Amino acid sequence: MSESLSSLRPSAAAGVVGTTLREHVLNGMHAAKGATGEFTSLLNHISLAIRIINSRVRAAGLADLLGYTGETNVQGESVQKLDAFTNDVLMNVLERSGHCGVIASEENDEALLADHHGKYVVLFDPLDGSSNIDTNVGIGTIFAVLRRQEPKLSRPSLADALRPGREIVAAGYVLYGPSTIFVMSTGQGAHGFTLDPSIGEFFLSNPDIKVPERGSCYSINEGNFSRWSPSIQNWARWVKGIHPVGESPDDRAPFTTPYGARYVGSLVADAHRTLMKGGIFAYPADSKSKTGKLRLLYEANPMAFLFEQAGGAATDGKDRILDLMPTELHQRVPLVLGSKDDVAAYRQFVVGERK
Ligand code: AMP
Ligand code: P6P
Repeated sequence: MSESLSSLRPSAAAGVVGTTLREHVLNGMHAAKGATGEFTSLLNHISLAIRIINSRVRAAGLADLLGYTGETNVQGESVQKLDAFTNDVLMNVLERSGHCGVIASEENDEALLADHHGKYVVLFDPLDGSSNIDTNVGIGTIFAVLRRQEPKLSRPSLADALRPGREIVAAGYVLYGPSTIFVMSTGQGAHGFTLDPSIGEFFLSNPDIKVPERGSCYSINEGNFSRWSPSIQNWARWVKGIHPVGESPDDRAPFTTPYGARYVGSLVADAHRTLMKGGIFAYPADSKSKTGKLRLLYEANPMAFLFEQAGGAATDGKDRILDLMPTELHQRVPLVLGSKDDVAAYRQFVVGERK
């Protein structure tokens, strides 16, 4: 007769069931000397919000949640019904957690400053890529957690949020794709958890993710080519194996590069593929988006934190994203994510070391 799970040794039982997100977070708390449990509770609240969002994203097509609300957000973008819903869920759950002194969302003009001394700051993009919702393309949620400097002595303020990404204590994204995967880091590596929708539990599916040193995929919106700076245009030619302007292919041995092109147009989908497979994702500044399109605090910083935790790199083309000093809540930044070697090669074009 087969043994019941309860009679199996814990290690054997764990092998049968797998590690849940809750267990992973609890292990992190036990390893954090002096932890009070507030951070753990905050992460569990974030997990709850994500599971609520996931259930609604999956039903959006049937629950009249597609389409637009008719409003525009601080970014001047039309607000999708699902944008509004996911923003409301995250704001509500985080506020009720009692752990957040400051909560800021891409969807809200201003950061919410709590009337208590909450220890943490949470910055998020509730539903990135939402312009793709109606075409069923992968979309995602992105967040970063910072610890306020003097939570007991000072009132929450915007200054608590305008901190460099190197001060992040946790960051993650959720990709609502063929499956729902939650990639998260609290500074001890980047780990992927896949949702079992039948029981609403995340299970560790990608422990200790490592970005390959070099990849074979580049990801950029080539439709912007004419608006890029000459150095980015030179990189784009190189990555496609096209000789620099003015150099006739005749006087140069033909060269090929290992790169293939992939571009979804949804940051979480493009970033996740790059994290898992290596290569490079870039959204540079251009003549239209002079400081880039993506947001520093709740898109670039959390992604940069995760990529560095996975042994990859994240720059604005030249400088490390996590060292940038924010000045505004919704400021944009050029973003390059990927394998160390591929990001370094891109940088050589930006600084003029390669043409
Ligand atoms: P707390 O006292 O619960 O607010 O935690 C204090 C600090 O310890 C957090 O800001 C984290 O840097 C670390 N920490 C606490 N709990 C965890 C956890 N579950 N996983 C990883 N780090 C943690
Ligand atoms: P483009 C989606 O609208 C988004 O904010 C990111 O998710 C994505 O990486 C980027 O914009 C795509 O922008 O200009 O290539 O459509």
